[in-house]
Amino acid sequence: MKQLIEPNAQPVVMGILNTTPDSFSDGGKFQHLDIALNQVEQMVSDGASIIDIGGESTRPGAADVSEQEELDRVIPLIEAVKRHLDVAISIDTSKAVVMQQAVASGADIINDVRGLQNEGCLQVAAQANVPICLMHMQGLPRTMQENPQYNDVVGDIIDFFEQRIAACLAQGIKREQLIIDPGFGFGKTLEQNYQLLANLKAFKTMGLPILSGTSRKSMIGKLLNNEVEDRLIGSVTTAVIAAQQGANIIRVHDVKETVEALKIAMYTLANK
Ligand code: YH5
Repeated sequence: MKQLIEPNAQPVVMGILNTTPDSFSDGGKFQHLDIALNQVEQMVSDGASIIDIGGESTRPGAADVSEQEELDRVIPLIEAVKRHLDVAISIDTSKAVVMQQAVASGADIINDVRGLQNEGCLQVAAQANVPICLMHMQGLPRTMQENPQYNDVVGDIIDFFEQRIAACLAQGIKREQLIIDPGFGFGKTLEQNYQLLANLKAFKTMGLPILSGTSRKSMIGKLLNNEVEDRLIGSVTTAVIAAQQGANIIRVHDVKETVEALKIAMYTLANK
């Protein structure tokens, strides 16, 4: 299988679709879908190559979402995007059933913040035969920021990927399907997040495409002492730092601004 994203390719932007949770009390399900579709259309015209759709909140401290609730949030959205637009969709989930139904509904990429460690995920991913992003997380969202510890944050995460890659290969998943992501903010201190960002290049030794997701995260807010709505400049800066070290997919909220910054950064690199 040809890799969708080659490790040496120019970076592409993955736009994050905000899936406002439940309660259609406002305008109902159709208005809800309409708002989401407009958002996707805007991200595509701003230069996003992939749209990331997720129904689970994995922010630090977030509570679990049931399987049915996650399905209700993401499946109609995937179907609607597929009907209206020609863009790759990634499904941000850690649940085997959600992965399966999402791919059956047209999702092109599985994006799992738990690296296919939940029951049934390896099997479903092997059957699905799509690219898979394996993200690293230490602990679980509810408690992961309490006391993250590593011997060597880069080395420990490379060890984790080696184990997960071996588990994938044993299940019949091809190495060419895999994408790795150090998981910024998922069980890492501020310093550990920046050690990862500063050394992102080290992950290139694995020969797999790298996804980097720092957009609007606390690692920006803590340094700049600002709230999510003021993290654009910080987010774009981290995107450029990641892309300059060979990150292949940059997961962001602010597509237009990131695409512009990456164009300048990549054109500069090309003229080295
Ligand atoms: C990721 O890094 N992140 S969901 C906290 C924030 C802002 C944003 C306000 N899914 C990743 O986006 N998938 C998420 O602070 C992801 N890599 C991959 N592959 C968390 C998120 C966020 C959390």
